[in-house]
Amino acid sequence: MLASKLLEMQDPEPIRFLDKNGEWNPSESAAVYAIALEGVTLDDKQQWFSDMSVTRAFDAECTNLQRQGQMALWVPSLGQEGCQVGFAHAADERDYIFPAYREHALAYARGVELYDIGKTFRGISHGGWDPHDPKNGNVHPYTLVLGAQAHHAVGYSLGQMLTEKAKHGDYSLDPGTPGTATDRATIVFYGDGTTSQGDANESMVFAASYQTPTLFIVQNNQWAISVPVARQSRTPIYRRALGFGINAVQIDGNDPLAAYAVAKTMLGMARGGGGPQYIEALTYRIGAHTTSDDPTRYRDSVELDEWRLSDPVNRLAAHLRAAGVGEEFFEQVTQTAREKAQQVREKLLASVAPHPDTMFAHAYASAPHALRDEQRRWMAEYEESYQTDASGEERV
Ligand SMILES: Cc1ncc(C[n+]2csc(CCOP(=O)(O)OP(=O)(O)O)c2C)c(N)n1
Repeated sequence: MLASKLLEMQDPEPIRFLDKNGEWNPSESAAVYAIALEGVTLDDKQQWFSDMSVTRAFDAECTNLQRQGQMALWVPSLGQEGCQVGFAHAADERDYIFPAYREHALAYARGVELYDIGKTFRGISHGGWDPHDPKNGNVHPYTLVLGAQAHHAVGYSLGQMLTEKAKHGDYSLDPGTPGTATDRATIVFYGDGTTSQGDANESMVFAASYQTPTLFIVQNNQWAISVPVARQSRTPIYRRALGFGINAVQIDGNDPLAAYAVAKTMLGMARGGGGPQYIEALTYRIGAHTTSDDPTRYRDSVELDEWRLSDPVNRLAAHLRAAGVGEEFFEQVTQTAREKAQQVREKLLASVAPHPDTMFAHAYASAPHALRDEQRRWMAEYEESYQTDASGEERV
C-alpha cells in the first residue's frame, strides 16, 4: 500500500560530527555542513564546554534548592546542554531567540545570568530577565504555555522581514521571489510533545506562507512528561515540517558541533531569504520532567543507561582531550562551575520576595478596573489578614 510505503521511507542518518565516544566520525549527511565549522577554534570549543559544565552544576544546585523547599519548582536541562550550547553560539548577536522553559544552557551561553533563571523558579520574579537589555543576548523570557512562543517567534520574524522590505519602500506582505534577505533571524525552541500543539503547527503554516526568517528547533528529548515520542508521532518529527514545505533536518542533539554547524548554515539560509528552517535535535532528558515528576514510574532504566553513554558533556570532553587539552583545564572548569553554582545558591537564598502587589503592575499597560480596583483591594485585605508579611516579617 502506498501509505505504508510513505511511512517506511528511509531517513538519512542524523547529522553528526562527533560520535558517542567524542571521536571525529561524521555521518554522510554531515558533509555539507562541515564548512560551517571552519572558523571554530579550540578556544571556542573550550568555552562551549565551560558553558555546559557551569549550567550542569547550576542545574544540580537548583534541584537541591527545590528539595530543600527553597524553590517552587525546577525544570532540569540535564543531558540537553550539548545542542543548546551549539545553537546559542551559532546565532548572531542580532538574532532573537524564543526559548521554552528548559533552555538553561542556551540562555546562559547567550549571557543571561543564572540567578535570573533561578529567581523565576523561586517565584520571586515575573519573567526573570529583560530581553531588551543587551547583556541578555536577545533571549526572550521563558514560555511555559506549550507552543505559544512559536506564534510569537513567527510574528517577530515576520516583523524582521517587513522592516527590511519597508527600507526599500515595499509595504506588502509578499516575501517576493527569491525571498527577502534580512540581517537577522528568529529562533524558536520547543519539545517533541509540543509538536502536537495547534500553535506549533499553525505557526509553521504562517512561516511557510510568508517565508519568514524563522529557525524552528525541536529538542526531541524522547519524552513529553510520561508520553514517549513514538506515541505522538508515527514518523520522525522533522518530516512534519517537510509537509509544510519547510526545509528540515534531523541532527544528533548530543553533538554540539552538529548543532552549531547546522544552525549556523540554516540561519544563513533564513537570513538570505530562504524562508523558515527546521531542526529536530535528537537528545534525551536524563533527569525528571520537573522536580514534581518521578520518571522511574514510566521509564525504563535500560533506556536511560543507554543514553547516558552519549552524554554531551563527556562527548565534548573526549574531543577536547583528543585535541590536546590537558587535565588542568577540566579541573579549572569543575572548580568554576562549583563556585558559580554556590554563588547563585547564596544569592537566591538572600533574595527578598517582591511585594505581592507588584503582580498587578506589569500585566497590562492600562489595567481593567476589576483588576486595578477590586482584585487588588481584595489581595491587600487578604495579605493583611496574616500575622506576617510576604517576607516573613511580623506585621506591626
Ligand atoms: C498548552 C499547555 N498544555 C499543557 C501543558 C502542561 N505541560 C507542561 S510540559 C508538558 C510536556 C511537554 O513536552 P515537550 O514538548 O516534549 O517538552 P519537554 O518538557 O520534554 O522539554 C505538558 C503537557 C502546558 N504547559 N501548556
